[in-house]
Amino acid sequence: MRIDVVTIFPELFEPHLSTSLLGKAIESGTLTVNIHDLRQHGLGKHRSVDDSPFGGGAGMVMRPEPIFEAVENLRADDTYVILLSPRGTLLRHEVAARLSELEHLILICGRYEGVDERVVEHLCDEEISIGDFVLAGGELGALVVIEAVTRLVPGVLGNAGSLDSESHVAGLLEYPQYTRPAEFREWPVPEVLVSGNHAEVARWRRERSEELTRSRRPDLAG
Ligand code: JCZ
Repeated sequence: MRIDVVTIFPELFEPHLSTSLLGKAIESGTLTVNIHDLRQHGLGKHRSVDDSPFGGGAGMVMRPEPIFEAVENLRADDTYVILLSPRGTLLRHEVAARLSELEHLILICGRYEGVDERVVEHLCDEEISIGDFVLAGGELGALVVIEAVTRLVPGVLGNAGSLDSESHVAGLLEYPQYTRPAEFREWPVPEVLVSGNHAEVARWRRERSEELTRSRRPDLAG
């Protein structure tokens, strides 16, 4: 999979992408992530990428020309163009799984009051939101999309088995996990987990998952 990001804050991406699982997938060639500075396509001496909104109002809007130029230089026939936006498709496991099947993503990160609507209408395939809250720009959303999507791409996760127990995470919350010591400050690990009875452990975990899902996230499929 290849991912291109278009942003006026490229420096926000490097530390995250060079770390851990993502960094290893990028090194191994399974994944290619390129960050592009929108300012390179900015207008005039000051490389301007924004202007005041037609019709008046507070703040600035991202102009279409730099974004069209950046994306048109990067896109091919199999490219899927995504704009991070609070009004987009809510990112859920199913959305991440669908995007993980694609060969080439371009993620456009807006700032200010957002981007000119002609970008949405004539350049983007889909708008994605990472949650019902408002961020200052698309960059953190793009990082969330990159992490959620790429860990589903075969060869990106170091531990291939980790995804199996996750096939149901979209519909069920995870059970509580414990590690050593078996007793910490008078708080023991649940007896069943140290019993060695694998059938009882499996049952306990299933029951805890179902109870947590029922009480906290009854909206999930289960
Ligand atoms: C550009 N403000 C892009 C996305 N889920 C979510 N919340 N907030 C955003 C977002 C906010 C933005 C821009 C300016 C995305």
